[in-house]
Amino acid sequence: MNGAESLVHTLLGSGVDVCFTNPGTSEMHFVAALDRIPGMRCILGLQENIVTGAADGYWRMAEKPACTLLHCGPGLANGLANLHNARRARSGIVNIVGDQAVYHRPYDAPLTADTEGWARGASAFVRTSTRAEDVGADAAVAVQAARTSPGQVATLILPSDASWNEGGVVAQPLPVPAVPQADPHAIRQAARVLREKRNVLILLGGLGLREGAQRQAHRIAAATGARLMAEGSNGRIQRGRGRLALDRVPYVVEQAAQALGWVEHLILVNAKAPVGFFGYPGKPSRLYPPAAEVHVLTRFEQDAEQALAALAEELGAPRADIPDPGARPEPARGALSPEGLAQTLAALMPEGAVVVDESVTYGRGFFPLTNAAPPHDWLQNCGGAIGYGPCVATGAAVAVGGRRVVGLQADGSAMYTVQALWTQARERLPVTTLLLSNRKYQILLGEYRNVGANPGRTALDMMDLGNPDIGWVQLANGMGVEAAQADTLDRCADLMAQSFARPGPFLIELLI
Ligand SMILES: Cc1ncc(C[n+]2csc(CCOP(=O)(O)OP(=O)(O)O)c2C)c(N)n1
Repeated sequence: MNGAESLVHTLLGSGVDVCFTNPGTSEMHFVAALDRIPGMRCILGLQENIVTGAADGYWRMAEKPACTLLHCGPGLANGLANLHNARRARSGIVNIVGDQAVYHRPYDAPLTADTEGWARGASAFVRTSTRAEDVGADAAVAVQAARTSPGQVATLILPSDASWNEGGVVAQPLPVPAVPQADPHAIRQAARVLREKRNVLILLGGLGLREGAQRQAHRIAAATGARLMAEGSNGRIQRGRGRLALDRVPYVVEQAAQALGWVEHLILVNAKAPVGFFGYPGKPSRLYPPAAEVHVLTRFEQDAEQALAALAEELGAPRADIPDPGARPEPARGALSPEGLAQTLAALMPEGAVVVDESVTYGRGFFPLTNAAPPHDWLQNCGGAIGYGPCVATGAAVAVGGRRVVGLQADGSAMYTVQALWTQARERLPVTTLLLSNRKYQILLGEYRNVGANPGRTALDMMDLGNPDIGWVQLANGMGVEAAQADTLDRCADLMAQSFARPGPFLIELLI
């Protein structure tokens, strides 16, 4: 058995059976091993950021890691932006990078690079396996690291001779470390704050946004009058009927400061005390009042549902039903608008849909208008590196096998990783992309104002995607994805309904 074969056997034995890949020469023995060993679903991405973003989306919905297979330092570098987003979403990924053979490295051949160095910035675990004998054991440790709560990027670098040399040893799966429970002192402290103080906000993030945790948080809020909110960007929120109608911290600093201005006590549940995306001249970095006291109920890796349940018990909070969000809306009609699109989405999305939100400026108000939709998952970009949407949608669709994925996708961001459409077509994934075609970098117009600059003609030109217009229908068609344009909500609703009723991907270019 060679090293590559021991790697594939170990991954499969450890429950990793999906590989998103863009391979090269140094990965050929891994690829060859896949031919001989059944059980690994291999999915080709045509640029490494597709691969890493898909692995992120897969984790968020499958709750177990996929592996990647990337080619040398430069292949890893191409995938770093979405690895960064995955790290911020606290997604677990077994990130495998083939590299130069150990004995060839001193010759400094063209693709030789500081692969470990590049990996480190986006990974919680980095290891290079230099001997075939070690590859299996190292792979088992990498899977364990990826699955360690709340989920981590674990990069395993594999020189090609460690892959092709004989002597591979399959490693037994290592136990997944238990999710740590909250500190009882933290629970008592939060209970004291909730009993004695006013103007308390409980900020939910990470696993605190799953249905079970929401139910416990609602008990606490109903019993104490504390308010609940989600972080500004969240890896996965369970939403819709039967789940809480949560607001999230607004992106715009002034709006956030207003939304949080009343807070005197902030209790964090798998969340970070909110800060602005950027520093702006004369504006605060923290979005909550400087005098507010911050209390940590659970850190990112701790069990939010257990902690909230224990807190509810400590408070003697009775069970409380999740409020009914009202009737499901009808599809909206007439001219395209953000409100109309959100309403139409709420009206038509199938139960169990996965919404991958990279709507940037257009979708800022989508949350309140989609609370009465059927139960669904809503995924956001936690790392701010744009181009996450098409890739996360692809990986999420692989994870949920058959459930509809809806991409709310701004056009500028989509152009970073448009090749993901090709993977969606090749794998026949049920992804409907609502392509928000405003033909500009709209957000940057606002950011210009925020930093106190006044854009002139050259600056405005840098935010204009309309010269030339991007042909979205042709682009999608060229990669095997059916597509059509919509310039009204009526047409959008028709196309949405059609695409939801059929298997496979579809792109609707909304001329907003
Ligand atoms: C990797 C990366 N490169 C560049 C940026 C800077 N950036 C933020 S938003 C944006 C434009 C977004 O345009 P679009 O996706 O069309 O959304 P809109 O602003 O029009 O709503 C850019 C270039 C970024 N956040 N991440």
